[in-house]
Amino acid sequence: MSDTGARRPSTPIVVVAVLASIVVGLGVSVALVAGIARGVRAGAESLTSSVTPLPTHGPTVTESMQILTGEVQAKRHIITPYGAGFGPMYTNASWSVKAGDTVVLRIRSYDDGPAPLTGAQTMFDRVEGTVGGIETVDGKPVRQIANDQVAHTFTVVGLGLNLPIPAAPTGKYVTVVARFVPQKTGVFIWQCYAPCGSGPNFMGGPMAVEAWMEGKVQVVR
Ligand SMILES: [Cu+2]
Repeated sequence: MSDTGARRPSTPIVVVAVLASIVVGLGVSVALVAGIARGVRAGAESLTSSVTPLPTHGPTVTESMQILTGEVQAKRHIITPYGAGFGPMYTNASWSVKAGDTVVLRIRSYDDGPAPLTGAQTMFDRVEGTVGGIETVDGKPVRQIANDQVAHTFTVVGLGLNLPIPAAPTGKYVTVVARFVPQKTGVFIWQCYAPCGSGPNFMGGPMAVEAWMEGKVQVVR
């Protein structure tokens, strides 16, 4: 009886504290996603508005990336500091191209698990910033991937570039190819914006580690 009486006052405080932290957490996530969304939109707008057509395109260069699941990492004996099964990993996470070159970016993904986009993140289902506004998925040109089929994104906010990567057929891979012509020089962070990681909102684990779900694109003169 006295036990119950002693516990009772603390319960609402705990409940309030938990609720408050959830609300604050949600607020932070919404602000973060909205900021990212604005950044992508701003990037896309500045890309289209500031582009003066190049008289001739530079050479065409190819960059290849792969998204390896824990299973494929183990099969290929890829040792990581995070151990097997840490999560999906982009390889060749950072690369360098020249401004004005036509970059053919080929991303082969072995990940068959979708990480559906919801809320403000759904905008990352659209292809942005590529030649013709398209990417090809196993050779088929598309402008968008259905939210519930998106497994990852390759998003360079600073270049206004967004490529949604669909889930691969189980035991196989899917190949996404897109062309883009970087006009701005600098070092641009790319990031996956599909909630494919672990922890709160699935934005932890590999999502927060460089060379897994984020890296750098350098554009030089
Ligand atoms: Cu991802």
